[in-house]
Amino acid sequence: MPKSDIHVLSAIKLSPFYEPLVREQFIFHDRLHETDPKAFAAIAPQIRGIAGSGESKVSGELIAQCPNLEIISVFGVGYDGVDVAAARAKGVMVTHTPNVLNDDVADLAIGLMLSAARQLPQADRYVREGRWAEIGPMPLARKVSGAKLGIVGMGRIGQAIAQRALAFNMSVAYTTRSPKSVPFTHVPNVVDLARQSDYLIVITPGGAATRHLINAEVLAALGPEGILVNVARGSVVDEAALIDALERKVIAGAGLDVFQNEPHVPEALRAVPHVVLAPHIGSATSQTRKAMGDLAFANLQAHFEGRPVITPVPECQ
Ligand code: 8YV
Repeated sequence: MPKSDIHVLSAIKLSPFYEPLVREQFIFHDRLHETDPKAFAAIAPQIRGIAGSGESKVSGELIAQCPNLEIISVFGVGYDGVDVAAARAKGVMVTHTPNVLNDDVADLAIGLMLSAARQLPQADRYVREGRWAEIGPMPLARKVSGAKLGIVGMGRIGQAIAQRALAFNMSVAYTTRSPKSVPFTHVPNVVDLARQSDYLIVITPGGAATRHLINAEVLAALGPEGILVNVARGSVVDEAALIDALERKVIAGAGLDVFQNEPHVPEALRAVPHVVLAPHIGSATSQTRKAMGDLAFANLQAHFEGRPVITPVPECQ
């Protein structure tokens, strides 16, 4: 297709599976609002699309600066960084990339649960550092198969996690605001869910509604044999409370893919031995990132060709 004369701004450094597609099709302004606000002010009235990711911020202020903005296409399922209310108020469509990343994020959640429980990174270091031969066997870990799993959030990814947990003979319970039609036990209160769980996996959207949902009380309820896994957003967990709970062994351990102030992870958290850390890699396989890039671009293309977008966020449906 010939390159169009439509101007698109990126809100963040885009994925190599998304950026080249946008660059080839549109007149692309790479984070111009950040790199050269003066030049951006001059071009802003021409911006009709914003391309972002799960981590990018698209504020009401930025939306207001682009009076002819029509669409914000997020490369990611989470869009808590986008001021959707401001977008809707201006008739701006917001799209994201659901479904294509369900398997990867669910795989990683199970991987972090197994890693934290069976101490896989610690085991690897134990062998590499020669401690096996020097000291003898490693301290014993915790069993996953047959244990009780609590899932905070039961959307598409939560269901993919639950499905995998069944193969480990785990019993699955979950919390959401209202029960879903899934064959798992609904527990209305997150503290009660934590109390009855050996493993608590967090996979709920970020944003104001879930900020610090996992707090000191929830961690105390999870208890000294419990393990927390977060593959949602850093904002869902009160990080200071988590560090305190890990340091004082209020919980047994954690597996974390997301953090409050990414890519910065507090030194205190990095110093805790019984925690497994990952740099926000939930969807980070080349197959899935390609599918996300194709879908994020297809949403832009559909919109500018006058067709309905493929995957609008729920608020824009
Ligand atoms: C990021 C994510 O979008 O889908 C989400 O919500 O957080 C991730 O998939 C991805 O890291 C791209 O930046």
